Amino acid sequence: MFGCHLLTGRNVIMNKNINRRNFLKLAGVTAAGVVLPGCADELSSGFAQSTGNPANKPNFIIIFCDDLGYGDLGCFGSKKHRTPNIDRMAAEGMRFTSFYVTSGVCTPSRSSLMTGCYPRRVNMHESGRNEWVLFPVARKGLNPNEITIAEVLKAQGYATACVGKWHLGDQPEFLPTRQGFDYYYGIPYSNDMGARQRKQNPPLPLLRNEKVIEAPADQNTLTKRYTQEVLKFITTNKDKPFFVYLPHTMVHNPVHSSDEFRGKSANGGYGDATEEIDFSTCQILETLKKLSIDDRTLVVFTSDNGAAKRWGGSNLPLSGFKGSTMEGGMREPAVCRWPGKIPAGKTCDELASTLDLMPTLARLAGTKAPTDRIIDGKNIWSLMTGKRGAKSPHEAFYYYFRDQLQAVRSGKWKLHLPYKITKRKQEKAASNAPLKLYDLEADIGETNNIADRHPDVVKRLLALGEKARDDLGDVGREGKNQRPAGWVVTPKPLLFSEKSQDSY
Ligand SMILES: [Ca+2]
Repeated sequence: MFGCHLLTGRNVIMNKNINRRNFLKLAGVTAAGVVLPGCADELSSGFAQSTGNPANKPNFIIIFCDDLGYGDLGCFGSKKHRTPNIDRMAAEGMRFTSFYVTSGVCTPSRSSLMTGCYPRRVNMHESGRNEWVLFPVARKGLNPNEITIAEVLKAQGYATACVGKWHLGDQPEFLPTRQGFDYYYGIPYSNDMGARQRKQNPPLPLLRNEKVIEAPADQNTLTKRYTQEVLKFITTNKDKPFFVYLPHTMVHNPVHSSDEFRGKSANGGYGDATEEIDFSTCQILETLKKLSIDDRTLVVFTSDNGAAKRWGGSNLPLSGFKGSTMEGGMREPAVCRWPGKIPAGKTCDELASTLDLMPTLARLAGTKAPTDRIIDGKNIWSLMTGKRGAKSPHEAFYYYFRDQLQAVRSGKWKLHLPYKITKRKQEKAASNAPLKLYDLEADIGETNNIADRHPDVVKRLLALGEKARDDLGDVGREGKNQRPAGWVVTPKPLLFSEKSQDSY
């Protein structure tokens, strides 16, 4: 049975296969802090080792929301949003409940997904003007010398497309088309960076490849148009291996949705946009089935950082919001689906990250992540396949806020390092942060500081933090193994002109 159904009114139309009660129960268990140990059930071992024939390589789709919170999906406990299709995707695949991005904001987070490296490694932790993220007409961008996930896969014969918000540089040198993507359609930075919000900026540009085809972009139809672009790309490339990166513009504020969704959710514009993304996900999954490539396509659904404090999103049961190094800023809802390879209806609580996608996809494509430089991500295929006893490959995970190392996680322990907060652009002055230790298995909301009871753990995590400082740096301190960002001398605005009419 194919087809995606629009949700009407406020009645949830559930797919017959979904047992929502079970989902909420599962989400509730996690919310209460009871952690499912490791990843149960070994249903699939290893992956189909590529034979070198591109036709045998699996396809990859990464759906990457903008600012969608940990608690914003039905399968992660949302009672407000109707996301039956992503819930079904989770029922047919695996939820990752300790899945991290490397920053609480867009640009640094995206640099890690693309390169498998911490933002400080590739110097994308701040803009060139002492801001959190890149703004329009930026001199800085992701260094073209970095090897992106798209470049790794392209070298293996993949057709590659980026459809959505890029935010790793708006100059031609840094656009997706110069970073391994055969095709690009989307906006180059955030949807609140156009002339409507900041009059010194150019109208929000919509690009096809390197040409501005619309400005300001009509945001109401972006999710719908992104989806159409993806469906077209998948259909055109169904006989090749393909990689689709779909960084949605939503649900970043200002939220927009198409006529079919506007005003339909129980949570205002934010809920409408979330439900449209759910519908988009349905259309993508149904297209894979229709083309009979469902069982050779890995689909990953997650978000670039936590929900913001305003605008209606939820990170519950986590504390903190977008921009912070609390779990709510950097732990994301994540679902992986590949019928026949990834066991259905399972949950993995082992620590994993967007850092790991490049090494994992590289292995599945029959190659490896680059070996001529440090890559922070690891292959997490054993977690995805639910290999019995599989453990996180990360001894430690580092929470950076801009250039500052603020926390370290190892196993169930998270140490908030003591640090001095310096007032910088876009920040409020705050008192200095004390050392705090949380047991995330017992205390997912980071409420009970138990540093006094575990001096040995504190000592071990402090030492791990020092290792990161040495390697990646900290405030006022360079790391030994950082690499430069890309720079241009004279950045130019991306403008629409009659000559750039969309002739695609
Ligand atoms: Ca974001």
